[in-house]
Amino acid sequence: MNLDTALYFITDSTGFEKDEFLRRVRSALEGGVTIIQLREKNRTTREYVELAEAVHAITKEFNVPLIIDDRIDVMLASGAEGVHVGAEDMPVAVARKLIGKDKILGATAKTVEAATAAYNDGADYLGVGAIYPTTTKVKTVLTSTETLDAITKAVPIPVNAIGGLNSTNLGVLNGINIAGVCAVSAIMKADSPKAAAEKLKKAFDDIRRGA
Ligand code: TZP
Ligand code: MG
Repeated sequence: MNLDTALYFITDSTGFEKDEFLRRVRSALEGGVTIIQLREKNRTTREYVELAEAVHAITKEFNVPLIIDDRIDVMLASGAEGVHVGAEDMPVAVARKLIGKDKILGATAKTVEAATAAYNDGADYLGVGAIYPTTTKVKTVLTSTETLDAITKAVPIPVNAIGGLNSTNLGVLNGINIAGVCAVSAIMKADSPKAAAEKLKKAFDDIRRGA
């Protein structure tokens, strides 16, 4: 499976019934998201695995890789294609050792040093942010676009911007060699995740072309 992080949708099932959540995942896929991360903070392991299996059944229909936030065990149990680790999660080098070379490994980086270390330790792509303040529940601080730019120049792997991004505010990323944008709320909470994904994809294509 090719690693295309152009439109990276991170889910948040908070407040949604399971069926509605899965409908929204499918809708986002219909809108063209290229990779999905299942991010669950308040689930039992059993629930996390069951949800991962249900989401994976859908992502496979679209041939889109599923990444599991934080939990290597849930990734393995569900057959998902990869795992994403943050600064307080499994160290990147340990995660790589545990998952083997074929699974996708993503890491969060907020500095050039952290980005370089994550790359050297085996990360396949990086998420960098938050670019804007976010309403999604997360422990994060803002990362400047200067740092984002420096990170894209420091590592040869895909670098994605994250945090408060939507189809109307990507202009600050113009001229920065990011591989894609990550979004939670802009897609998850939209009336139509499909339409939101399409708009975000178009907005990213525009900045990628330097429009
Ligand atoms: N890491 C940095 S910001 C963020 C994460 C997981 C949340 C982004 O959510 P949103 O809703 O796209 O701002
Ligand atoms: Mg994490």
